[in-house]
Amino acid sequence: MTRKFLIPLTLFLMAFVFAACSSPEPAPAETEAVATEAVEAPTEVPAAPTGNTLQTVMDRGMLVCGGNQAVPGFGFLNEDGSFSGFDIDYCHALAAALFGDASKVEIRPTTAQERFTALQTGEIDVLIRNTTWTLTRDTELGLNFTATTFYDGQGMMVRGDSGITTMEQLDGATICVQAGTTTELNLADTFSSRNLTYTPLVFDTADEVAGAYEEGRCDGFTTDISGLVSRRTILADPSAHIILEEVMSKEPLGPSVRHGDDQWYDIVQWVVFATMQAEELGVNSSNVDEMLASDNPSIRFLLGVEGDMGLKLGLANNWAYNVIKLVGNYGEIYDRNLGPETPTYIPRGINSLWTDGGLIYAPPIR
Ligand SMILES: N[C@@H](CCC(=O)N[C@@H](CS)C(=O)NCC(=O)O)C(=O)O
Repeated sequence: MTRKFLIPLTLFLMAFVFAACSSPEPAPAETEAVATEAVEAPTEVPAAPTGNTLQTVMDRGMLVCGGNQAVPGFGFLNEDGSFSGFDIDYCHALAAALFGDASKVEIRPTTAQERFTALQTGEIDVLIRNTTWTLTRDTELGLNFTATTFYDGQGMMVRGDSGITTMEQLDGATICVQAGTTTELNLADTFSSRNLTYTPLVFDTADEVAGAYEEGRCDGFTTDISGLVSRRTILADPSAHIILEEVMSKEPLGPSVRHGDDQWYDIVQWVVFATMQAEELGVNSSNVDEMLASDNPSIRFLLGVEGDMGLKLGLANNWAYNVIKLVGNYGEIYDRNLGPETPTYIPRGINSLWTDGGLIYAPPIR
């Protein structure tokens, strides 16, 4: 069969896949005021982008990064129109590796529902937006998750004066949750496995979920713990809310790309690994110039002094030097957005380097 026929056939098959994905999940409990169906897949067949993503991005002279605008510390649209956060810094890190200029990136904010279609259709080159790596997303949605930048889990926020401290006390409660997320499904699993009932109040955006919770329309607000820490900072009185100790799920968050472009996948993946490797080697944005003279082979490979690692990726050999110099290593990116000096402080915990007992581990750059 020629390529000419393969492409329409692929699109035809994708139509079935997406049609199948769009069937709503069975309602776990009586649903009230459902704003949208609990689906992650787009309802229309997206046009498959063609070509080589690296070439497209370089020709455009700008990376288009799918981000978030509503989660302070991860992806947030500031009053001055700029974006900031941990995920946004990874968009900048990728631009630094590609162009030697961290500003050559346009952040395209996406809601939970929109994000996968934006990637599938080629509207964005990469999705870096508190997105959980799951098997279904990796297969049916045609994504490839490149690395985990933040190991998270789902949590539950309640009003401090409610007296609620355990999930069991939420039996019969109304829970605010966002559509198109892993959150909705985990919530159903957690409650049903314990024979607890609840009424979900489902909304399309984080602002709507938080607004309904703040108005007292629900007893609990559930999302990734990072999202709860983040959104609590912009509630009217953050100190009036607590996050329960219990963690409902695993939520490994990280950048994803479209299926079918291995070189682009490698670039996004190794940019993330370079930030982790740099932290492990003690290379940061302040000392990276001195480190160019290091005789440690791992540092020499990382910074492009030896080994042509950049060329192997299709980039310049100083790709990781630029990432570290212009954006920083993993620890610097973490601290800038989530460190003790920020309103969205989240202790490193399992996001510590493996050498400190955490899960942050990069394969060797050599
Ligand atoms: N990690 C989960 C949840 C991600 C998610 O979309 N979280 C919400 C709540 S914090 C969010 O970012 N909302 C922002 C928006 O839609 O504007 C997933 O990948 O499904």
